[in-house]
Amino acid sequence: MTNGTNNEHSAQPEAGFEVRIGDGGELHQLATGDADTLTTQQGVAVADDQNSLRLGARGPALLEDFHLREKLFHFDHERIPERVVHARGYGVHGTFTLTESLAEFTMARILTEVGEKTPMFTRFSTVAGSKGSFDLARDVRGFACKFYTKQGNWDIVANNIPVFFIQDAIKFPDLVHAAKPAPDRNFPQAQTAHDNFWDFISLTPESMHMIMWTMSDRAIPRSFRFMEGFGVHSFRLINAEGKSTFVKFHFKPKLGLQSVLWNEAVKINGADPDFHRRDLWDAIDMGNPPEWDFGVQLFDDAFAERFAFDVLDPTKIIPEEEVPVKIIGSFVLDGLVDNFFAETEQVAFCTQNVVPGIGFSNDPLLQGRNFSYLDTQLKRLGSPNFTHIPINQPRGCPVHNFQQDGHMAMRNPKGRANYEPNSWGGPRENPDTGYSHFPAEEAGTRIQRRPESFADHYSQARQFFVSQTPIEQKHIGDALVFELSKCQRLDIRERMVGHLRNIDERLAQIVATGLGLAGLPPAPRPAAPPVADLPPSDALSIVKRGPGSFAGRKLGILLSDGASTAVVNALVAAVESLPATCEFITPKIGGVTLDDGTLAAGKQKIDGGPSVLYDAVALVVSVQGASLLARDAATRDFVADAFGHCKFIGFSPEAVPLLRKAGIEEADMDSGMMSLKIAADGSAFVERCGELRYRDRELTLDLDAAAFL
Ligand code: HDD
Repeated sequence: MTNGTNNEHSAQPEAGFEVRIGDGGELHQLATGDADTLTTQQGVAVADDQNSLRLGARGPALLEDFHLREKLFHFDHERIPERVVHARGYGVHGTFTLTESLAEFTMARILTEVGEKTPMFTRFSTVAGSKGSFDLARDVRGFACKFYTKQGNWDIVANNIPVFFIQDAIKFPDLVHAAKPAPDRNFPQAQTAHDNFWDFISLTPESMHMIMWTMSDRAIPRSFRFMEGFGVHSFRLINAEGKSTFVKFHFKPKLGLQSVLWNEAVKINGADPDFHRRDLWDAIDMGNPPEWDFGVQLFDDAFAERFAFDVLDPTKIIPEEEVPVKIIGSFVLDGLVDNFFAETEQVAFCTQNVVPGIGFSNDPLLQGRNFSYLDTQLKRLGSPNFTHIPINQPRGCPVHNFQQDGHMAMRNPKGRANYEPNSWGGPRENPDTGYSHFPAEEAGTRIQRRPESFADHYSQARQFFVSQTPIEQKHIGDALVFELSKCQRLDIRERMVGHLRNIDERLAQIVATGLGLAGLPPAPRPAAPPVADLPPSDALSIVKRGPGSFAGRKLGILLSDGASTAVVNALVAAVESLPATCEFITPKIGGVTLDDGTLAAGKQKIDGGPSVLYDAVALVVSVQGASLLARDAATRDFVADAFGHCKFIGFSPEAVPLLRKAGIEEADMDSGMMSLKIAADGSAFVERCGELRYRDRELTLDLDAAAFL
């Protein structure tokens, strides 16, 4: 047994207790007690964990029961503060691989050493909801990535939207206060459909571009696996010669982009509030880990000068058509956490975590973020030593400095010196390998003023809107009508519609009609003349970047006794070959007996597995099964919702009574309008499910004809 104080490093210990202590977090074996014996935190084996110590079986409990005391003591203190925003999140491990070197632009080794694999940790999150809220809120999604590089930790604390509501960090507390539950009544939770949010937004014109994104389908993603990530800000890459190039970071899902409909989101939250995290867990657990391409937009000062907008303005994008996204690597997220609290809850991202060769621009939002993240970790994790927590420890490099003490210090300097310079030795600064900030020339007077170049708040909002397909434009209109209809104050609704007039007069009219406004309110005078009509950018549309197939998605197969084994087997084989997944939904969880006598066990009972949980559904039933199910309300909802949500519905001829009961007309059954007869081969149906699900229904929709009422 090694003695923990003599720093003798044991070989790999047998099964037992391993604790990381010492300066480099080396593994020291402190005890080899058997892993099956329950102990106290002090390592004392517990004889009885069922009964506290009492005087006689019915007497008073005794204070000397240190096990009782310790267990309740720890339980009483096991909660830490949730994040002040992005409280609800889900983290997984992964690996980044560089495929094209950026050595011309940066000395950051993670971006120059082709083939190098860098471990990483990503936490997806919503913004407004508390830790226990639901996944499918209409909200921005956090996409924070920590890269454990050989030169230290690099964090890209990204979102699934490339712009932000505000231009200056000083407004962040106001934005968050307005979005979260009102201070007097503490509701509504995890939503922006309320007066405070829209009051703040309608008084903050700079947020209009972001509002187009959050009212679009981007804010109700089908899955973390089908959404993009954006670093938002302009950062700097600095090469070995000290030359700086601006950069924006992009994560592009290999599965393509997909969202849900708002009506689906509402129902999914009821059926499974953990929909997104379960989807990610299952995908990785089943061996289908999601992957993203890692891209950069690179541009120089000359471009920044001629670009119609300010590259320091976080409410503006640089359209991909102006500066293409160059794919230089990819990452796969394939590692489930061992413990949610230890890893996902305790991970600490900071935008100021950069490595040599990566630097900051003067984006005022980034500058404020660089202060806030470190600050908030102290509050959340209770100590300046949060980097000693394994999930936050650098992995690819040593850590040596004279920072000492503080709560829960696990890594402390050894020897006599705890200062530098000193005569005793120890780590020294290294101008050659150390981080040097880009020596940008800056000048100016100390003022509090927004730059003129930030003043156009409508042109890119309009560009986003006109870049959407008609169905996506309709969804934006629907979302605005839904959200503003939840505002009690008429002046807030009118003020917001006034802004919409500066974005798109048709949209404003549609929303005014949807709200029942008597007329169109006046449009506020823009702070700057809008830039001439910006061209649509296909990169901004989800539908134009949809998945190319059904891969990565889920088919719900509703079964009854006597269902065709051949059709079921064909569907399962077709789905698994993509790969995608399928679940059997049965009247009883015990399952059904198929026509060849085999048992098909249910994954979901019908009312527990509504069709909103699936990307497409198949109804494989017998004549008798169909007539039984046709009487079941949950089954009728299953079919009606799938049709109403424009999902492909595969059905065997015996299922026609179910379709009729759900209100689907004969014409729809044969027109291929989402409903398709399942041939025994199954693969033709599954292949069609990979097509855009609005294809037959609403893509040709004329926005003006859209009936919101
Ligand atoms: Fe932030 C968390 C992303 C603006 C201050 N932010 C947080 C997380 C993400 C983002 C993904 C969750 C990190 C995690 O999973 O632990 N935030 C953004 C993006 C922004 C942004 C993309 C705009 C471009 N944030 C922003 C501003 C401020 C903050 C302007 C403050 C000035 N953000 C925080 C924070 C949080 C945070 C309060 C709360 C929890 C945390 O940091 O660790 O410091």
